[in-house]
Amino acid sequence: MKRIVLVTGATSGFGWEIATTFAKAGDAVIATGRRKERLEELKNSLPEADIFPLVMDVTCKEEVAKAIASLPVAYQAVDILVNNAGLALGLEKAPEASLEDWETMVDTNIKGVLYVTKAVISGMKERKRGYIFNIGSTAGNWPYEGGNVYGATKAFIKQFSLNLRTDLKGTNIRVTNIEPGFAKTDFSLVRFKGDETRADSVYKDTKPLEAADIANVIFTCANFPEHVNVNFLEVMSVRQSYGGLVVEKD
Ligand code: NDP
Ligand code: 8X3
Repeated sequence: MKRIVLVTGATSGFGWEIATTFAKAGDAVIATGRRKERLEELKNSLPEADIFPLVMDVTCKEEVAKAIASLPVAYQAVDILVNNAGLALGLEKAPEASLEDWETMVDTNIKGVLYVTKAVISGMKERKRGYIFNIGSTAGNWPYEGGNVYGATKAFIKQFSLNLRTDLKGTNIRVTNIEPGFAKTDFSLVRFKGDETRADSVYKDTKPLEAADIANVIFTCANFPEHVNVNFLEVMSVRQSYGGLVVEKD
């Protein structure tokens, strides 16, 4: 059966691949993001597919509510929401980090997820059907230097996902927090504010996850029988592992 899938941040990286994967499988995809021309590019890349581009900035509560309320009837009954839009800004330690960057990460990674979730969750509850994927991160599970607020936003998303499951008891709505490790997308280019050399160095001489890996994981979860709920799923490249704790010595 054709599903209606709303993907935030579909203009790049994970979101682009998630939208593409569901669209290629015959689902209807509402592809959202701020960059209209990238949404058009996505739609034009799959002319046979059912893709509805919807420009919205997830940090703007009114814009999100208005955009989702404006969907044509055929796209209103969202079956699957993928809360993917998000970003890291900077890698400075807390004393040196920018307060504005911290605010943007909170507004996007936390408040943006809340605004979009609130706009679709009542409909899912009425229909007693739905699946919400939140994109967390290994950064929400494991601290690292300079991860301060970015990691904290992703820890919020993990707990929000678990609490959603609790609140949605009896509704048949599934919730999964997907927790990727480092993956080659525009993530580092955004984090390092357009510094391509620094961004490229993150992925050089190793094998990061690719956006398609995460899209496949999400598509697989979405195709499990409807009684199966994956609560959270941490996924890393085999070339990434745990670093341990640090001890200061005199
Ligand atoms: P990209 O930079 O490639 O994609 C980020 C997407 O988020 C873009 O489509 C962008 O769209 C969208 N976005 C950012 N801000 C806003 C906003 N205010 N309103 C609407 N959309 C917005 O990075 P990724 O694909 O890697 O990131 C996707 C998610 O995955 C993020 O939540 C990130 O934190 C998470 N993640 C990434 C990992 C990685 O290593 N790549 C690992 C773990 C998690 P536009 O600019 O057009 O608005
Ligand atoms: C992105 C992964 O390790 O760069 O969420 O924070 S990491």
